[in-house]
Amino acid sequence: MTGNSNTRFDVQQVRGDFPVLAREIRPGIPLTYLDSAATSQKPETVIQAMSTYYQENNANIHRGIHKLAEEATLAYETAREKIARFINAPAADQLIFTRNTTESINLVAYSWGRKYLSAGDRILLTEMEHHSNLIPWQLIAGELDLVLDFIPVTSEGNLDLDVYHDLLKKNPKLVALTHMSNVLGTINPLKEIIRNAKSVGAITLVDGAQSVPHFPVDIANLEVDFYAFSAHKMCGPTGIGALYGRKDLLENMPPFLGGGEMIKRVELRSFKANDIPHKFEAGTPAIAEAVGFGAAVDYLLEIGMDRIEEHEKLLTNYTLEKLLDVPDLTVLGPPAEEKGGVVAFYIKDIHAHDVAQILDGDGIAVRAGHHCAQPLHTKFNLPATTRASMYLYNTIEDIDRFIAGLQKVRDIFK
Ligand code: C6P
Repeated sequence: MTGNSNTRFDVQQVRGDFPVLAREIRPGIPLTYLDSAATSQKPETVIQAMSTYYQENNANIHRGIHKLAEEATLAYETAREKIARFINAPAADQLIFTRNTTESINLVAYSWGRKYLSAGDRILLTEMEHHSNLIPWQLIAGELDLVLDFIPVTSEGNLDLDVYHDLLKKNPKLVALTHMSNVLGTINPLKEIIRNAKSVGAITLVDGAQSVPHFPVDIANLEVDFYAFSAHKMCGPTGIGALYGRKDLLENMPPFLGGGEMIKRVELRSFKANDIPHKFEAGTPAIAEAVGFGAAVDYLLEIGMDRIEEHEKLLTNYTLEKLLDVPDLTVLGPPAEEKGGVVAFYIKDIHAHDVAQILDGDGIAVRAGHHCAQPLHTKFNLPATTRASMYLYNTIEDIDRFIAGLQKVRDIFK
């Protein structure tokens, strides 16, 4: 891997870092992996970091005073520091390890929401949310009798910011939205949205599941209150994610789960909660996964997030251009300049699942369905779409195979 300069990186070299990409799906049929929005593949360095941790350092953390326990604790906390730096969080103790983006958002809904929201309060979401940033708020709204409002999505796949300004006049307590849509690929103008939310005193939460893996994210610059993301979409392992939170908010929130590690002192009928971030990390955490998460961040930094962003832009532009040649195919979302490497589409009179199945026959992995954004599909009157999503290891040849696969789909159904 070359350093973090402006020159493009060597994609073939990057591909060599990911063992699974060498696989043949069927004899003579290579893997064309275009499903990284669901989960990314893992480089050897991440797999190795986790394996080495188990082989050489495995122990429980923050408890033991023996050598292995000290090493494991250091590995876990070093990973936290790396990940906090990666998103330019002001301090590592504002970075809580969770299981994934979903759990991060649930943590805010149950801990912050239960303490600070009450009947009649409004929460402002958008129509493009993944279910993970929708159901927790539906649940808490049902429990506390809250009102949910939604920023509409325009037919081009952008948020209708005029309506947003109107909805802000209703004084929502929370504005919660995705940084990048996992269906439309839309990258929302967060800086402006957050500034406006703050002007009416709303707390802001951003779902960063599709952004942190793909372009540089600067928490300090965004001035966001909560930011959630998952390791498994950014070359890291499954089973671990993170929640960044504003310090004063985290310090004043009650624990989400109770148990070991999250306490300072316990009596039979009461306890004193630990300091952040440990207050929110009850029980033995995913230690090896934290180590893998840290290694994933090292890997991405080695290549450079701006170069990854540039590479994906190139692939997205190329894909959108080539898709124009496929008859009866409609792509959802804004034009290439305004979107990330996610391309969801439908072909007239052909079901999304049939498209995905035929592509799979040629070793091309895409996702079909509502992608956990069912209300968005309902809005566009579609039961399902097929989605190709890209990452740093994809090539122009991957896209060419994908386009050829779509032509084959058309031929079969003609
Ligand atoms: N989207 C997709 O195929 P978890 O599962 O908690 O790591 O991430 C949930 C999540 C939250 N927000 C957005 C915008 C997402 O895209 C996802 C995960 C995957 O689109 C799996 S459903």
